[in-house]
Amino acid sequence: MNLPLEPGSYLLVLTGAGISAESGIPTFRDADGLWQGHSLEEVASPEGFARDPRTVWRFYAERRADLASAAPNAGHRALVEVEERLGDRFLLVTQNVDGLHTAAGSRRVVELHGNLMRSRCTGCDRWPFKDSTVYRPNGLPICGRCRAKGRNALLRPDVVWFGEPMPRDGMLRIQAFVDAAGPRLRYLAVGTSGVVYPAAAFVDAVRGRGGQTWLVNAELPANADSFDHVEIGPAGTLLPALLASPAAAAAAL
Ligand code: BV8
Repeated sequence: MNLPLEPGSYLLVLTGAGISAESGIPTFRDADGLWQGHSLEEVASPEGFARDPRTVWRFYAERRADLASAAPNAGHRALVEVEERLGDRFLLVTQNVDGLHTAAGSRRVVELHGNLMRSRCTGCDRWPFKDSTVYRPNGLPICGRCRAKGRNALLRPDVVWFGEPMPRDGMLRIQAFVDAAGPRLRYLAVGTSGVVYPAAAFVDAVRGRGGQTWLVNAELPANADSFDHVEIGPAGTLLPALLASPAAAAAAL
């Protein structure tokens, strides 16, 4: 199947952990997923961090270490190519914090849940900063600026935990894109179980505006019925065909 992009149509894409699975990054809710052995609240909430920052930092340090050997895959690259074709009529929203879309060359990206390779201070207003440090097991990173002022403030990963709001500028950018697209909006969700909000509700917002919706996923997710078109299989295989340019699609027939 090819996702038809008539002249003037806009494409909004949402990705989840599934698009990075073929890059060797574990997903959250699959059998061997990241949440195995953890409860969401324990490792992805401010309450869990306040209660046991060592466990939370161990969870994120392991993921930072995994990222060192991860590279974008054909699914990421297919999204770069369609962005190059559509320009400002394309917007990629990712729930992933692995930075692989940017590493693949995507530029029109909203990182809805933050970025694993950034940290921020829990005690001062310093701007979140690049930080790929894999803090040693049981290590608790302290903000250097706070320490210099005699305060003992913990650093935390610059990601959005449960109960925390989405990045305001990111949500405004998505809203502006959907408004500009109007009825010419096409929506594609890739590699997401459709259980985390507000991202899981984007498909309903698009349908409410009369937009056509597509899903590419390894299995039927919770919100599969909300999509007009569903393709079950690996994103690394399905996305290049689904998003091929009309010429490439015709040549493949
Ligand atoms: C908020 C941190 C408000 C970063 C994450 C009751 C009903 C509705 C909503 C709620 C509710 N109770 C609470 C809520 C809100 C809550 C929520 O949605 N809870 C859920 C669990 C019910 N949401 C929030 O709290 C959000 N904030 O609402 O704030 C607010 C407003 C104003 C002021 C204050 C507060 C915050 C949500 C973000 C939470 N942070 N993680 C990190 O550690 O990464 S969530 C976590 O799940 C990740 O971010 C991840 O991205 C996200 C979604 O998971 P998926 O990406 O979908 O991954 P998953 O493993 O689940 O699925 C992968 C899929 O890929 C599978 O289907 C698999 O089949 C497929 N797949 C696998 N391999 C492939 C593949 N597909 C294709 N190809 C392959 N090769």
